[in-house]
Amino acid sequence: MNTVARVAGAAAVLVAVGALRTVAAGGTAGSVDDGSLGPGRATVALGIEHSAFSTDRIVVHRGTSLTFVVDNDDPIGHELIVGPPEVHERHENGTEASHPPVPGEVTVPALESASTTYDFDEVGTFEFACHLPGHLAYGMTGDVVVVE
Ligand SMILES: [Cu+2]
Repeated sequence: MNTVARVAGAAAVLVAVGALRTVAAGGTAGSVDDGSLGPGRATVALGIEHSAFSTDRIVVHRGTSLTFVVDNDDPIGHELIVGPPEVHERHENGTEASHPPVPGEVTVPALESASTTYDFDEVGTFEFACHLPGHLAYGMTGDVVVVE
């Protein structure tokens, strides 16, 4: 491996560690002073590997405009859909193959990254999921818990 490749590899490892920290900050229990994100603009790094999201729980404060940066390490495509139950119902039973720029809906091609931003303005639990055939049943789902 030449020097340039070594440096690039080291940078990739650092980015991965940073992403894990970001996810962990949003992934712990539901009290409001545990590193939950927001309010205001916030970003969460969400990895996908072996058809699994890197976390299944993200905690934000009401009034957070949350950007999901989704990094797909799989050789197959995935998607991220976030929103209230009717959104998930529509996607799980629908035929949309890819997603135009609707807030909270993004297609993530194989080995690529994509992002979408969703405003969490109500307290509650909002599911995120991949609704490609079979993926939700396989476990590609999690919750964004919105606290006051
Ligand atoms: Cu998927």
